[in-house]
Amino acid sequence: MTTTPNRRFQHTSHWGMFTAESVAGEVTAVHPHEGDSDPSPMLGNFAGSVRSRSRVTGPAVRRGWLENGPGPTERRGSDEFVSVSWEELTELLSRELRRVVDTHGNNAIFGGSYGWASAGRFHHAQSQVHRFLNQLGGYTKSVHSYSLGATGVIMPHVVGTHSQLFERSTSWDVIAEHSDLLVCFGGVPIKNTGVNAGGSSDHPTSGALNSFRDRGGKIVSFSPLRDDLDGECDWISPIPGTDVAIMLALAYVLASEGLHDRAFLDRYCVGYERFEDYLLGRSDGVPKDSQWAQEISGVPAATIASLARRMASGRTLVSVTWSLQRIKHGEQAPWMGVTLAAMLGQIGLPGGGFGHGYGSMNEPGMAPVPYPLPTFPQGRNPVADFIPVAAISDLLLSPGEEFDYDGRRLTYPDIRLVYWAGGNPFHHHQELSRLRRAFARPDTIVVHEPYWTPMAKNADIVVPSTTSLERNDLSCTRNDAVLVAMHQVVPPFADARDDYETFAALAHALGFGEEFTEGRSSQQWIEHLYSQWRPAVDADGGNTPAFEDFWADGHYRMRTQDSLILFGEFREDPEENPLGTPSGKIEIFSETIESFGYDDCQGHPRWYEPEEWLNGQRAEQFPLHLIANQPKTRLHGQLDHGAVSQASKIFGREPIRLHPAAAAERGLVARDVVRVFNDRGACLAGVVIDSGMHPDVVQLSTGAWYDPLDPADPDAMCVHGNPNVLTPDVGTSSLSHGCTGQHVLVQIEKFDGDLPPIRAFDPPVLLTR
Ligand SMILES: Nc1nc2c(c(=O)[nH]1)N[C@H]1C(S)=C(S)[C@@H](COP(=O)(O)OP(=O)(O)OC[C@H]3O[C@@H](n4cnc5c(=O)[nH]c(N)nc54)[C@H](O)[C@@H]3O)O[C@H]1N2
Ligand SMILES: Nc1nc2c(c(=O)[nH]1)N[C@H]1C(S)=C(S)[C@@H](COP(=O)(O)OP(=O)(O)OC[C@H]3O[C@@H](n4cnc5c(=O)[nH]c(N)nc54)[C@H](O)[C@@H]3O)O[C@H]1N2
Ligand SMILES: [Mo]
Repeated sequence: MTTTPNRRFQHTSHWGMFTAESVAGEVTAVHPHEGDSDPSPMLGNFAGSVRSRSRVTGPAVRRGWLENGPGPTERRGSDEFVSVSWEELTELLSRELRRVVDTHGNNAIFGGSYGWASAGRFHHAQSQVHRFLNQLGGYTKSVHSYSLGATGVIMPHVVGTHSQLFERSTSWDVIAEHSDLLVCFGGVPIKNTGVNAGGSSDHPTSGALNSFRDRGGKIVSFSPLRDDLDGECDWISPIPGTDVAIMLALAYVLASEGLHDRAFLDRYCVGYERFEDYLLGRSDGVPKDSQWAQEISGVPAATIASLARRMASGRTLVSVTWSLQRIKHGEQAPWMGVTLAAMLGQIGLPGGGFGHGYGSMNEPGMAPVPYPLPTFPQGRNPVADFIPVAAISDLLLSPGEEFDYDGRRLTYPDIRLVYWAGGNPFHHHQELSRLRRAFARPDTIVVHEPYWTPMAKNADIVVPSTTSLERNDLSCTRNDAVLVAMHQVVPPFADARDDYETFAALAHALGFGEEFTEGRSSQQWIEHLYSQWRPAVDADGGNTPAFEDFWADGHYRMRTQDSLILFGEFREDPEENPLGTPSGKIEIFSETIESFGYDDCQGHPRWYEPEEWLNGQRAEQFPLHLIANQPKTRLHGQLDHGAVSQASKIFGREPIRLHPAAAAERGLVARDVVRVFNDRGACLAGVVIDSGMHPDVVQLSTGAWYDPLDPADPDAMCVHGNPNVLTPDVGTSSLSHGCTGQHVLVQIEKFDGDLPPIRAFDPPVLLTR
């Protein structure tokens, strides 16, 4: 036998650029991009993923749906599936879409389809499904993200934007050169910086923190977990959810000791006085001093007071991770973070001010490209109905009911058909027992998926998608210099099709095929997106190559806007470059928000007591605070069957970290399997013991595929370790209704029964006719 050297195919993913080797339709090895200074270990999940036993091999329809037709049912999630041909699938699905539109109207389709899908500008599942549904006449959509549900609504009121906080954040090189002190609420978790929507050619965070330290820079990390900050720092571990109280006390010290920058507050902000009345206790009789914050957070008053003075004595960046707004009252942490930075008077100065998302994703701190990116046009949605994204269960369970959102009173439409491509609500949504009851309500649930995820198993019509490895595409992202040619690594698996091909066939069956495809094949679309994008780049002096040359080369390096300082132009000239707020300034007090009259989000940042916290009543019953953060070993639920993710599991269960004291109190040792529970549900997980955490905190990442012991029972225990069987399905506040999945109180006990098998990665029973 002769061996030929494997060809390597260039590709990219949300967790970085790489080249892949393949044999017989399977990826066998993945090599990080040479230019990447700190590649993500998650690349190790790819090998063996294409022909995984969890792949959807061909179109499948739930048996009950096929036999009884569309309608509400509790059998979703436990029924068998029947294999159908592509012709039959196209016929059934186009007929059902037509029925729903004709009988109930387009707003009866929920097509929000939230989720991360895969990298690539053309085969982007959400763009594909939204273009298709728009051309069908529209759909009820969702707004904002699970990532930034609270920030997305509050920050435009406070600083006139939310996206610029990341896209035009102060760059890492500026921080490394100019900052003296980083005060990081939520740390700067390196595990998260592996990821960027659309992929990255480099991962600079670790390197930047090292250069910053080499220059003498110091870091204070507020976090329940020591490893949210790699390397040297002052680690302070408050009671989770109390950061706003700590920030208020820091502000109190600044105000009461005259360390706040009055000139900055006068020139660049509105409403400081109203806020100060609250801060000093003039309006409510409660001074928000260090002693007050100590009682709430457990952080010694002296620590807070000395930190405040330290912050005022040099160039200080206040950094708030996104996790802090993915909790009840999540609007307050970014609002208060900006307020604290404003009091220090360093917003818009090199290395000072505010940062939101350092360590949440790779993007913050990276330089943006100055021109638009190649984009597959989604068209216009004629339907006005929408929900804040994390209100999916409310939407399905409460048709016709009114709800508050950002100063408006809206109504949930009556949804008959749910269409998902590129997301996994059984990964992302909270209180899964409630989600299952919500998913029993519509007539039909359609899911495009490469894998038999729990979402696919809970659908009626399952459409087998290719993964990005099975097709060509273009990739780039706002804060990365490299446009990547994603070369197909392997042929499409089994009977899987690109989402584009599926939608093209459906559009033809429904009479708008030409409009959907514009007569282009996918390769022609990729070339078209490239040529549409070129002129702006060339006008900027870019000298882009012809498509063929770009494709053969594999990448093109774009110009970036380097060394940015967040709100630098605003600081230089606030009259010429006002913020997009009503006053043009930073709104420490917002008349707009005050005018909404919400009692859970008032006119200036405040401390509100949450329900899921260690000092509250619920903690008497459920005394451990579970942090459901992003997993180190994968992106969300993607490739949970991959080698890196699997290597972390304990007897196949997701690891849960406990402090030695919490473990000892419960007679637990490392590698025990435990039942984690509260009054919403329970899951199994495998014990890891770690002294680098708050003693009353446990940590169980999201992403283990939901695996109910009895698939017919919506309240069944998840045997695999998905924390969303425990988390509350409540919004951050009436203002934004953001996701609050990061925090939940639980109790833990040793699981002594026989270990149930993990069936999460098994396909369902699939009948053939
Ligand atoms: N408790 C708790 N819950 C959380 C969070 C938390 O902090 N705590 N964080 C939240 C956050 S920030 C987020 S962003 C969400 C993430 O939630 P999701 O984005 O929904 O999670 P993913 O697992 O990335 O889901 C993407 C799905 O797309 C599929 N896919 C990949 N490529 C393709 C394709 O080409 N076509 C199609 N049709 N499908 C494809 C993948 O197989 C995968 O199942 O989770 C949220 N949930
Ligand atoms: N490896 C990996 N990286 C990812 C993702 C992934 O799935 N895997 N997902 C990506 C996505 S979509 C997003 S939106 C971002 C999310 O970015 P984040 O939301 O910032 O990420 P998390 O890991 O959920 O939380 C960061 C840290 O905040 C800490 N924390 C939690 N609660 C508190 C608190 O009350 N106070 C303080 N001070 N700290 C607290 C936790 O210890 C946690 O490790 O991550 C991205 N990066
Ligand atoms: Mo996210």
